[in-house]
Amino acid sequence: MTQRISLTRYLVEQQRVDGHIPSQLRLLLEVVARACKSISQAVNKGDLGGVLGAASTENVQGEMQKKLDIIANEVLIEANEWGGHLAAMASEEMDSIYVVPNRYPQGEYLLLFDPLDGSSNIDVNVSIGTIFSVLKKPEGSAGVSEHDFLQAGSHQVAAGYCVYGPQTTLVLTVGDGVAMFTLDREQGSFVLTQEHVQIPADTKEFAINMSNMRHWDAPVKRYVDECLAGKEGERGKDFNMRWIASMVADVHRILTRGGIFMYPWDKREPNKPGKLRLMYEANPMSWLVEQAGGAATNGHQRILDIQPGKLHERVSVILGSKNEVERVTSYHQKT
Ligand code: AHM
Ligand code: MG
Repeated sequence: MTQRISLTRYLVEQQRVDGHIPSQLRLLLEVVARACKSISQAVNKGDLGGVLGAASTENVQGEMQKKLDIIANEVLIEANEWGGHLAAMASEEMDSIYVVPNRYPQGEYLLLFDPLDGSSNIDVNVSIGTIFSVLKKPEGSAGVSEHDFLQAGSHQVAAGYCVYGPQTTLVLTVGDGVAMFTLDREQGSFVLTQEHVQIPADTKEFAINMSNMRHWDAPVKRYVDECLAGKEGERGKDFNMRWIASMVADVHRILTRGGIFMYPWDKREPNKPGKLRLMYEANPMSWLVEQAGGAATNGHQRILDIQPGKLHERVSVILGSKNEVERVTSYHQKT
């Protein structure tokens, strides 16, 4: 029987053997994984646990919160605040940063997360997930402030997501490729199920919310029109479309079999660069995709190079199979 490698062992080897991560970061990732395990339990119980439905509160982005959004946020904070590895946390569900309380030791890392991505799918039993990004607090800064978080995605030291679907799968990068771990519910541990994940450079599958088509900019419309034209059109091949409306689930499919995902700027809210959030949605997903050989841009530049101006900044997202992302990006450059 081939030996099963647990997440713990994988991380210990990343730390001790390969020297990719310090022990504090290993601890942090283990704690995040533990929190994801408990969010997975809550998601699994659904109505039996009384966790479905709206919470009658709004988050900083003016979106109605679901009960599970709030539960997942609390689970991540409670799990992470006392370990001594973090200085502060930031979340889609909190207006400002959460500084580790004085009663606990302060670490050197900053953790950002979307506690439950794909909120519109919670109540309909479709895959949802947790997305996270880890930064280091800049050296020499006393205390911790929102400004410490405003680092380009290329500074991330770890990033990942956990998708709560037919299986619960944790996907992780610490800058040494992408590894996937499936939750073994009987053992209660994440087990390595795929390493060195690679996204094929070409694809015949695109993901975008087509109902927004009339609001798109010309380059995105051109790309999708060409996909829709299929064999008879410019591309000379038929395309397939998928849209789960959970970025975690769409990105998981792309990491598994390729494809392109787009949530572009559109004319509905012209002053917003996009719908998705840069620091805890686009950055971690872009790094995972790049680590798996794919690409991620906002149509004009590499997402990981964008210097954030504020914590909840939004961004236009085009990511996945390299050749397709480059094509859409080149269409933007021509206009
Ligand atoms: P959320 O973080 O509030 O769940 O919003 C993000 C989600 C993404 O997971 C998904 O790609 C997108 O919003 C779906 O948006 P839409 O419903 O407009 O298609
Ligand atoms: Mg989200």
